Amino acid sequence: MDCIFCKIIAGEIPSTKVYEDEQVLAFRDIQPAAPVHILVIPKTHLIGAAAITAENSALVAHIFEVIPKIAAAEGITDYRVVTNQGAEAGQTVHHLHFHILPGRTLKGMC
Ligand code: DGP
Repeated sequence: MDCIFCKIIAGEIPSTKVYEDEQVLAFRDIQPAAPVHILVIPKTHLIGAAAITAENSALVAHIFEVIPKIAAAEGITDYRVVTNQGAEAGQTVHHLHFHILPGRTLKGMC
């Protein structure tokens, strides 16, 4: 599959990993919009938030359990979690991902 994030999961594209388990991978964004900018992705390919269903939402719940652990490990307590659904909303990689971003001022994020 021609998906950048699937290639990162497979180790075909290098990334700076900050967390990994059997369901989830988190790594630093290559174009950080803040001093800490982490992407959290499911290892299962879902195109975005629009693909979340009752059948796979436990995976999304797991991601939201993992996010506070990643934030704590990064030493941040105040942050936002952003997902862009669709090109018109700024989604450039069509594999579900959640941005972890501390701070108020975000270039082009929201
Ligand atoms: P979005 O615009 O919400 O689809 O965010 C996609 C993010 O993915 C964007 O902030 C840049 C990041 N990104 C794209 N390609 C790569 C890559 O190869 N490595 C890493 N670490 N991040 C990437």
